[in-house]
Amino acid sequence: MEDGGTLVLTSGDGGFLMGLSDLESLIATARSAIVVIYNDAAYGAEIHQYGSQGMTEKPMLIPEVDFRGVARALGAESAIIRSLGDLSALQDWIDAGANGTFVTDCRITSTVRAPWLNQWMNATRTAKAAVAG
Ligand SMILES: Cc1ncc(C[n+]2csc(CCOP(=O)(O)OP(=O)(O)O)c2C)c(N)n1
Ligand SMILES: [Mg+2]
Repeated sequence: MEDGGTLVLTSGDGGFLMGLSDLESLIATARSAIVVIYNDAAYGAEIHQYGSQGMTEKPMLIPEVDFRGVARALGAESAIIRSLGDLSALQDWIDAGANGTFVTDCRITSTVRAPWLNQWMNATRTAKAAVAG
């Protein structure tokens, strides 16, 4: 960023894979950037919305991608985050000046559904029922 700040980008693993080439552009251009990847090894939204209705989940699953490996290969610094303690690598990078791009490959659960998604799914169901009469 021009103003000396640090750019922060967050993404799911599936969405990040769809735009993977942009990581190379970010690394090439960003003075200071942190990428947070929520890696649940799935197109999780699809599982919660459609898998929960009985659709087969197989096409909604993604292998657990090693984004740390990908990021390092493209020239970024990176760490796999499984617990809060693993964030020390990011803290060290920030303390050293936050120069370049740091990718956090955050391994998260695929089974916990966000409350807002429950609310949205319930509202959608109610609206569809009202339209159907
Ligand atoms: C180009 C494109 N393809 C498909 C979709 C449908 N879609 C919406 S959310 C989602 C899952 C995204 O997975 P991920 O980025 O891993 O996020 P998660 O839901 O797992 O947190 C998909 C496939 C979309 N929004 N855009
Ligand atoms: Mg995902």
